[in-house]
Amino acid sequence: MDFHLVGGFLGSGKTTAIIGAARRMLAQGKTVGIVTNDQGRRLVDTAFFRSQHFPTVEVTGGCFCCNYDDLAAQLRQLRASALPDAIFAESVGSCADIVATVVKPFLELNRLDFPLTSYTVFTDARLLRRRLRNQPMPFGDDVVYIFDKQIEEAGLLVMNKSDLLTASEANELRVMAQVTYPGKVIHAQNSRADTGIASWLERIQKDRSLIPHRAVNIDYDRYAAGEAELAWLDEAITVTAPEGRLRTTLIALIDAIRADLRQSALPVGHVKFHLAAVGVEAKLSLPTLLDAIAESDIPDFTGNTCNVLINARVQTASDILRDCIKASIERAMLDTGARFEVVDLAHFHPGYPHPTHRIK
Ligand SMILES: Nc1nc2c(ncn2[C@@H]2O[C@H](COP(=O)(O)OP(=O)(O)O)[C@@H](O)[C@H]2O)c(=O)[nH]1
Ligand SMILES: [Mg+2]
Repeated sequence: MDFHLVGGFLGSGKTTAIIGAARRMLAQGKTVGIVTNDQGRRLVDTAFFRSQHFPTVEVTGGCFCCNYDDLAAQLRQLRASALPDAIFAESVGSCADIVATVVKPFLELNRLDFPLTSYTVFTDARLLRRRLRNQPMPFGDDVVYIFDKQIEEAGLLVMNKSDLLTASEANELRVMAQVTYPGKVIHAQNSRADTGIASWLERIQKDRSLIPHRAVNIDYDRYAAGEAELAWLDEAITVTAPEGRLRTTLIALIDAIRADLRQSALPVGHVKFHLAAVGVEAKLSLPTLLDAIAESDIPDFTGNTCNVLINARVQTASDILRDCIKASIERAMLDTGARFEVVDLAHFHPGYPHPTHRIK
């Protein structure tokens, strides 16, 4: 069985690449299992992978590094129950130091009877371009420290969303990245395209030399400060729209959250939505740069009730984030004549990371 570990910053495209690879392998007659991971407990990504019928387990309430034994237990359970040909494990986007705390323990502690096949770090090509051109980043310095450390420890770095750069920007970025990170294998990719996924999959299935073995030097106080500056909000609501107006209401809801976050100028890791109505499920995402969601990505919904799960990771105080999202929801409901009910709400800041193992 292959075991692929996928890391990289919030919204960099990990889930998109994993679902693309999983669908591709499924079409080849393979079985694929998935492990999701987050600081919170109600994960859009888990709901999404399960809606696509992939066996999915999760490590919640902290990163893989700090929950290594749970990760190992979930992997064993997934392997025993699904008998997969491959497992993809997606680490939480604010996690760094994965080589020392996950990769090396897997390689050296020999606690599982299957080896690690690959470790890929994803980065949003537009954010990396800003960083390498010394342009202002949309986060504070300690959060950018996490972004930097993730890239520094990569063996295989995917500059994802390369389709959002012009050809000359993409070329310039490739040159800058190779100069800044000598020795890394750097791969420009569009994870929404089959060709992008096919070449990534081929690479990670064949080339184990890309697994990094060198831990980075990392200042845990800065890393912890970066994590603590990010607010986490997980909110489940039920929306009931006037007859025939469910889709319009959901579009208004997402638009209101996007507009309010833009206006607040708060740095956004990402805001993700899982929408589940009768017979239809969809995952939608507002990434760091708050690109608009294409309305064509929002399916037609029948009925007038939808369960909406929101995962928001934003650099601010968590009660400010809660109030901001609450105000957006209320306005969208008022504008569309819909009603909503809060089913579950959690908002917090991740605690200090204490990895289970750390092998230098
Ligand atoms: N244009 C473009 N968008 C992408 C690409 N990969 C991911 N996205 C979008 O980026 C957003 C965040 O992706 P997701 O996979 O959820 O990121 P994650 O948080 O790293 O798992 C989603 O809206 C995706 O559709 C890509 O290669 N090109
Ligand atoms: Mg994800």
